[in-house]
Amino acid sequence: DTIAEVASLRDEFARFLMRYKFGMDEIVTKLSILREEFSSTDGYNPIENIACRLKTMDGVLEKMARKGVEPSFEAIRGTLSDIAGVRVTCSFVSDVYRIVDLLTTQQDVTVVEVKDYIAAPKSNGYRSLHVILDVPVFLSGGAEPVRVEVQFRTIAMDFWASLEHKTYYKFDTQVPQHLIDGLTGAAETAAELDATMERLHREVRSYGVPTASVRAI
Ligand code: 0O2
Repeated sequence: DTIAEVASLRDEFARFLMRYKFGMDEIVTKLSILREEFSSTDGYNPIENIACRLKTMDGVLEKMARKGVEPSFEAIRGTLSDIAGVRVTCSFVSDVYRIVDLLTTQQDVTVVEVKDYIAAPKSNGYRSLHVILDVPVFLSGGAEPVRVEVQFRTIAMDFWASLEHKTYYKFDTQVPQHLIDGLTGAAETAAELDATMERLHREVRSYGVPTASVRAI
């Protein structure tokens, strides 16, 4: 009957989403390994934070509706690249590129697309580097590639993006123009801060003094 069908479909959806969780876990593990290795060998950690989130069934269906695509499992797989999302926050822009490189050159990682909104910011000022990749997940039936979106940004970019996101959430659609302009201006200020911090960081490192206070930088 219909109820049994709905229950079975929901279970199938849960199994479908579980693969994305596994893919996300694989990427988080890879990043955590890099982070731990850096901390123990270099005494300097280029990764400030690793966060992840999995889209819910409702979130997936809502995005498919927004894109106007009939939501079969095949269509979802082909249409959505951010069911599994990982966000990596680094202190400095140079660290973003270093970590992107270390992750994307790993043998089992296949890069599908790179969107470098640091090199080419969005018109509202949004900066981040997005990598869409496939990573194999080893299930009882064999290996399956799973798509994961990884967003890399600095602490300053993350600070900006979270306020910008909250602003749009608060106003629903119509955000007052002075707030839009203010946010775009703040994105430029954040980028200037990133550039200054990078320069200072390089200078501090150039002294190369392995005292306890400098080792943590
Ligand atoms: P959430 O809640 O973070 O998942 P898509 O919309 O993914 O089909 P598009 O436009 O090519 O396709 O994707 P894009 O712009 O490369 O990346 C989308 C994600 O990047 C967003 O996901 C945000 O997380 C982030 N992002 C992109 N632009 C902005 C921006 O202007 N401000 C902020 N704060 N975040 C941004 P979701 O699904 O919108 O949200």
